[in-house]
Amino acid sequence: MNFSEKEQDVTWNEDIKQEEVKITHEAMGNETTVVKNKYNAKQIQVLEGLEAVRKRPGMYIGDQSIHGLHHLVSEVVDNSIDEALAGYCTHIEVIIEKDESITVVDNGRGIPVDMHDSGKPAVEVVLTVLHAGGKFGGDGYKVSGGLHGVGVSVVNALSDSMEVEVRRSGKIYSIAFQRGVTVSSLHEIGTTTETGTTVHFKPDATIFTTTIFEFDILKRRLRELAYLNRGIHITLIDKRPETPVEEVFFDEGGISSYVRYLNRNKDIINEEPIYFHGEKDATIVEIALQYTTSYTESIYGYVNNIHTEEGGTHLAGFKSALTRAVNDFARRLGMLKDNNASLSGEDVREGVTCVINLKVKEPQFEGQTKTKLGNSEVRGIVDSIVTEGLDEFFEENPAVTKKIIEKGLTASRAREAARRARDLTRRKNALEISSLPGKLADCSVKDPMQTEIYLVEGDSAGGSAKQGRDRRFQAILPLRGKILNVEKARLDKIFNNEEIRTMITAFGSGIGEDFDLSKSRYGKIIIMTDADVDGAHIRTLLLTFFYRYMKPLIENGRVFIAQPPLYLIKKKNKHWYTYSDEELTAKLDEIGRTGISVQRYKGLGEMNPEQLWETTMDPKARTVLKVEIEEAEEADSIFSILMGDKVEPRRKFIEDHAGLVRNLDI
Ligand code: 0RA
Repeated sequence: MNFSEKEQDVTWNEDIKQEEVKITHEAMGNETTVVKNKYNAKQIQVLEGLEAVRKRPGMYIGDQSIHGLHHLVSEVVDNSIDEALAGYCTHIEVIIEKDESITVVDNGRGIPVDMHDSGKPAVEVVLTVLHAGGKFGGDGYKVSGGLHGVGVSVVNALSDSMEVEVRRSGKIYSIAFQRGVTVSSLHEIGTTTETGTTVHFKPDATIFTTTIFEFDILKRRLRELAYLNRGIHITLIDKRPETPVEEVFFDEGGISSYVRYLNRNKDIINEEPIYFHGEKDATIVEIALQYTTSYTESIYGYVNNIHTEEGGTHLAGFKSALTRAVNDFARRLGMLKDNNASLSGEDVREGVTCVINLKVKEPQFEGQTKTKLGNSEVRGIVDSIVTEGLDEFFEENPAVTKKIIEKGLTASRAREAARRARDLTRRKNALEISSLPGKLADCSVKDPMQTEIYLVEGDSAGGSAKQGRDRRFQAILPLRGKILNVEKARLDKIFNNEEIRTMITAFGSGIGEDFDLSKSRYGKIIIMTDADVDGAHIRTLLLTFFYRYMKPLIENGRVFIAQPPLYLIKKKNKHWYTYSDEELTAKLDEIGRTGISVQRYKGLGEMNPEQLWETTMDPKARTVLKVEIEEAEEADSIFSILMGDKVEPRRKFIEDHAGLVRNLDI
């Protein structure tokens, strides 16, 4: 499963405040809005130059972890993509070198080398002055610019060493830096008939928590860029293995191919993705969508190659146009009668996969992670382009159109049934004295930031957990039997599932569109299942449910997986627990193999309440894994593979991941 599971390091009581601080780089005359943790505006000095970048790397590249590290590569590649969008570059090559340095080669115009007013060559200014890149643009506006839009000078500042080679006007030039400081000024090193730029850099190990590159992270990003910028050839080469690994990303289909790729494991309704594009007031819009038989909507928005995870005006424009267009045609075709209520937005989006790709001249990014598009004019632009595109498609493709409307009508009927089921649960709650489920053993503390709920497999382990817990802040909810596979069910069925209803009531935070994290009664949700095939299955079912219907729980790091021990070792009056086979061997090597007994736990039920507390529930002693989503697209596809209708991708996934998912029974 593609969750990155990390040892938890969250202190709920520590209230980390985020606030927006505007820093003005006065000398440059431009303004950057950043999100800063814990500091307030007064404490931030206005720093200029690359020293500022080294002092506060997080402000420029997000963070100093593995994400920030890979962001460096994106930042350099974005500049090459800009050259491609301006019409001058067709090939980009990214090389992970043996020593964990990176080389990015492009065949663009090459960074200008002529003298700048400052007496330095332009290329040196671009690489040593913050935000200088755009100043040399001339024609062809800069559209990518990366999530933090900071330019290559930031990469230079955060690199131990950087060498840049420029091929331009028949000559090859070279310049070198260390930690952003020029150590070898621009000089000619040869002649060439080609043009382009090569940037070679080695990230500074004193800045980043890791300097090891992950092939898959770069691969995902480069594949995405190749789909979003049709026509560009991007090659990724990993020179670290004995035999280098190479992947080429190029697809003439652009975002239509991207949608096909996203749906590769789903059953399709319209074979050919619907595609349309348009441009207004220098905003370029292209959209591809394809309906699947699944019940989930997957809408991916991009603005200037940035994935707008928090949505924004472009998505709003798309959604309203889609809802209107589908309803219009449903009425025109007589599939909705005058006295029928219109289909809702949710109804018409059921099963849709869509990529919305925009190039916006002056994007305003808002929200917690600066991935929400704020430009209000964009809503109308997207709305009119979608309306026009869909009207034309529906007009020309009546058979597919009817299938899409049919899907919306079925979704609408299911939603109506779900509403009745939900009303029923609500009414029931109102009548009961205590609305909390009977089998929930609640905790006494009410402050959700201090509380946690254990979802425990089976009544017997549930019983031990109830006795073993610290009842002040730990609640226990035993889950009997298997959870419904929500990947294969609509809301109405989901609401009628006993185990799921119980969880919804216990958590108190609602479900789907109504989900409200602030109403959650618990700070942590901890899944505690047996370390066997059934346990793994229940865990996957629960995660599927959370991912599809309570996603903010996962996004906010509220879901954890308990780690019960596998072995109990006894020697004289001492005992040890070990959590893996490796750990068992290591312990036995340490304490010797004579006069000992080893018990292998087959399930949680074999532990008495004290043991369960000591090994798995006591916050001072336990390990719990935090469930994190690395990539929405990846998670989405894994859940459809594991839990969806298609058998073949599932069989293949299990074959490919046999070693990793040996515990998974599907
Ligand atoms: C400034 C101005 C121009 C191009 C570039 C920078 C540029 C930067 C990078 C970084 C990697 N590859 C790059 N390719 C180009 C415009 C050049 C012109 O007007 O000729």
